[in-house]
Amino acid sequence: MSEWPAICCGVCRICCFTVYQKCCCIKEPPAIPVYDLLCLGITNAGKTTLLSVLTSENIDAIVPTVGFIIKDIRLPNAVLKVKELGGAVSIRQYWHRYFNDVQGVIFVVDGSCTQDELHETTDALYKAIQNPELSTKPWLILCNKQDLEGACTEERAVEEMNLTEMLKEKPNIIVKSCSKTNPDGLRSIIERFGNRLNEIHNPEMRETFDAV
Ligand SMILES: Nc1nc2c(ncn2[C@@H]2O[C@H](COP(=O)(O)OP(=O)(O)OP(=O)(O)O)[C@@H](O)[C@H]2O)c(=O)[nH]1
Ligand SMILES: [Mg+2]
Repeated sequence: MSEWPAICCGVCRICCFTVYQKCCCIKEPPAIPVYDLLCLGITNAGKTTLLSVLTSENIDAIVPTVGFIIKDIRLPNAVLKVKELGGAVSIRQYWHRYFNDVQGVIFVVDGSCTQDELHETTDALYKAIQNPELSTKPWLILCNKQDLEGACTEERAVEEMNLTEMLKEKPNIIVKSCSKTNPDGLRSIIERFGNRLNEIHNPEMRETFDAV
């Protein structure tokens, strides 16, 4: 019986320490920010395919997008809610209706396209990037299909699409090469874009995540 006071005292001390830990030391993890993005590019560029790779979906039976589709890409420190707009000519004329309230744009270029298609791509890119709703937003331009022989590299895409000056003036535009056959490379590009979105839209996020 004589050990009861010691046991009670020990239990009390554990309870007090647990309450102290909960109140003072352990912070709730920060809420992960959600960004609304657009995914643009002419038909056959590979938009749905790349988004499906990023969401680990099957890419064997993808059909051209009619209207739009939305996919959520979960990253360690952000969720990207990506709205892909179909790239057919008949759909492109309505793209501008979706330009408001987005926080960034992923533009996909078919690295294996013909010269005519590259002109068409350049035209579609300029129309979107010069729109006041999108011109100041962060852009990620993906030069896709690098697995195909003779595919246009990101350097050549920059040159042929006359992007050199624009890239100097606008640090919010990033150009990267990718392919559906390199999911890890694609994911790391998207994660860096997620970090960029945090730096621009939620600068406090970086510190908070570092601290956790
Ligand atoms: N070799 C190769 N083929 C790809 C790659 N990415 C996409 N494709 C192929 O390109 C074709 C078109 O892909 P989609 O994802 O439907 O293209 P999209 O840009 O969504 O086209 P729309 O929805 O019509 O605007 C499909 O046959 C894909 O398999 C890639 O990295 N390498
Ligand atoms: Mg599509």
